[in-house]
Amino acid sequence: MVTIKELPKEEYLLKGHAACAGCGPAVSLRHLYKALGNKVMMMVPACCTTVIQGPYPYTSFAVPLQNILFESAAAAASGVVAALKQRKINDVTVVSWAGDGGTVDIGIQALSGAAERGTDFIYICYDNEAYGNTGMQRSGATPYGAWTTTTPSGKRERKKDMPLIMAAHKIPYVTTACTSYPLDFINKLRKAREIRGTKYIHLLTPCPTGWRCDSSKTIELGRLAVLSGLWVLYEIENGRFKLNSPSDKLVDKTKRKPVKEYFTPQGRFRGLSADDAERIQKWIDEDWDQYSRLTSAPDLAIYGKL
Ligand SMILES: Cc1ncc(C[n+]2csc(CCOP(=O)(O)OP(=O)(O)O)c2C)c(N)n1
Ligand code: SF4
Ligand SMILES: [Mg+2]
Repeated sequence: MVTIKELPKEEYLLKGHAACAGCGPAVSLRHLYKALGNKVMMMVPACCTTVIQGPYPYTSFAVPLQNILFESAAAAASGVVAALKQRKINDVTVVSWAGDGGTVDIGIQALSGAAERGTDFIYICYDNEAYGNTGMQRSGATPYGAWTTTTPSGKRERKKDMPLIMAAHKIPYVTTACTSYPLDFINKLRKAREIRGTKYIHLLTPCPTGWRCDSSKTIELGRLAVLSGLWVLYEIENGRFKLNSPSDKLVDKTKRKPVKEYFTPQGRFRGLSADDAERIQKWIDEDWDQYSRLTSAPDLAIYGKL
């Protein structure tokens, strides 16, 4: 496990980029390069990151990066992986870095195809829970009750469980992460780099602009998402489920913070009724019954159940 002291000093996300203050995805991009260095090729579809990187011919990324159509981050990666293989280049990690809209909605077919073919790449869905680049419309990853411009009185549907959809593809590595736990993310990236085949990382990235909170709250909100048990850090490696710290200490319900503490600082949940807040708390507890069962039966490969 890498420690902060061991992280490289080099920066490949350069200063002066165009993200909003306190942008969670930008913080995680910096961590991504700390983990993988510059031997990466990035496939980025239309999303906030295409703004963060800057308009051509300027860029704030010191790595090769291909902007690709909204739905095509995984398809482009398959092509690049095939080209690198043809040229016998094997020290480059291909990474698709796509938003939640570009993953759970429009990009899901290309991603599913790449996973089924076993394309050797890391796919990262950075999830700010809305279509940020176009002004914050709801996506399939927007949580129940959240305000967006297209859900002015709060979304009425639940968040799509994308990591489990990817687990159903029986790929070797599926994991969740959060901007607020950088070492966890970095270690998972380094592990994923060593595994052959398709690796999927679903990264919760707080977004002050869309979540309607102060830009100083980014890291705190990510922590509250995890410590309330709403966002769970886990890995599914070859079908084996494992909780990661600090989620592994939250199986006991009394250790989890009330989810209200996560909602209160965020303007997007301002209209949440007491009933809705209670409903969400109940769903969290039900989901944890499932995590608890998976944790207490470590020999049970979850793919066997799918
Ligand atoms: C086919 C197509 N439809 C719509 C758009 C407009 N568009 C560009 S970025 C974007 C939102 C992306 O949302 P997400 O993937 O969640 O990334 P974020 O902006 O939140 O980082 C949309 C709708 C587009 N570029 N292409
Ligand atoms: S809208 Fe959100 S994700 Fe997009 S650049 Fe701003 S803070 Fe980052
Ligand atoms: Mg988004």
